[in-house]
Amino acid sequence: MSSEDNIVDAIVNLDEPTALELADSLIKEGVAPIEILEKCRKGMSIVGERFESGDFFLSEMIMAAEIFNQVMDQIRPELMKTVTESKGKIVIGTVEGDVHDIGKNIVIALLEAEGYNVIDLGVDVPPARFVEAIKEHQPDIVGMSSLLTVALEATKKTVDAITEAGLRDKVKIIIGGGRIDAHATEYILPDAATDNAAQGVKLCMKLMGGELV
Ligand code: B12
Repeated sequence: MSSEDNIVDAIVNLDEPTALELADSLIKEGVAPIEILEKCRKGMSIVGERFESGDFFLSEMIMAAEIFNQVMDQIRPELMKTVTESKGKIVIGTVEGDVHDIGKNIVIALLEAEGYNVIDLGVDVPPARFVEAIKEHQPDIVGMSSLLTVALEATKKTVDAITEAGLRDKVKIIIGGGRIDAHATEYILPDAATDNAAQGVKLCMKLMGGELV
C-alpha cells in the first residue's frame, strides 16, 4: 500500500502520529500539497460516513478534524513557497449556523499560495457581518463555505443581504462546501459554485477576469 493510501487509513483510524509522519514523508517525496490534502479529505469523508452510520461519535469527528488541522499546518509552508504577486482581495467565511472550517481553511491556503489577499471572517458568520466586511474591505470576491444542508438557507440569506445592501454588482460571489450541487446553486444564485478547493481557485481566477462561471 502506498503512503498516500496509508494517510487515508491513519486519519480514519484517528492515528495522529502516523498521519503526521506520512504527511512529512509525502512532502519530502515531492507529492503535490493539494494531492496530500485530497487524500486527507477522502479520510474525512469516511469518518463522516462512520458518524452517519453510528460507528463514530462526535468526539471522533473532532479528533479527525484536529489531525487534519495538524497536517494542514505541516503543508501550509509548502504551499506558500509558490506565492507570487497580489492577484486580488477575497473575503471568506463559513455561513451562520455552521462551524465546519477545514474546507474553508484549505481554500484560504490555496488562494494565498496563488497570491490573493484573503480576509477570513471565521465560522458561524451572520449575513450582516459579510455585508459589513464588503463595505470595509471592498473585496473583488466574497466566498461562502457551508457543510450542513441546513446552512444552505443561511448562504441564500447572505447573498440576499448583499443584494439588499446594494452591493451585489460590486463583488463576485463564490459558494463552496460539501452540500453544494446544481440544485443549491440554482437556489442561491452565486456567480460561481464548487465542492472542490482547487476548482474554487480556478473559478476565482475566472471571476477576476470578469467571466461568469
Ligand atoms: C470534521 C467534521 C466535523 C467537525 C468540524 C471541525 C472543523 N473545525 O471544521 C465537528 C466535530 C465540529 C462537526 C460538527 C458537526 N457536524 Co460535522 N463533519 C465533519 C466531517 C467528518 C468532515 C468535514 C471536513 O472537514 N471535510 C474535509 C474538507 C477538506 O472537505 P470540505 O469541508 O467538503 O471542503 C472541501 C470542499 O467542499 C471545498 N470547500 C469548502 N468550503 C469552500 C468554500 C469555498 C468558497 C470554495 C470555493 C470551496 C470550498 O474545498 C474543500 C477542499 O476541496 C463531515 C463529513 C463530510 N463528508 O463532509 C461531517 C459532516 C459535515 N458533519 C455533519 C453533522 C451532522 C455535524 C453536526 C450537526 C453533528 C452534531 N450532531 O452535532 C455538527 C454541526 C456543528 C455546526 N453547527 O456546524 C454531517 C452533515 C450532514 C448534512 N447533510 O447536513 C456530515 C456530512 C457527517 C455525516 N455524514 O453525517 N463536524
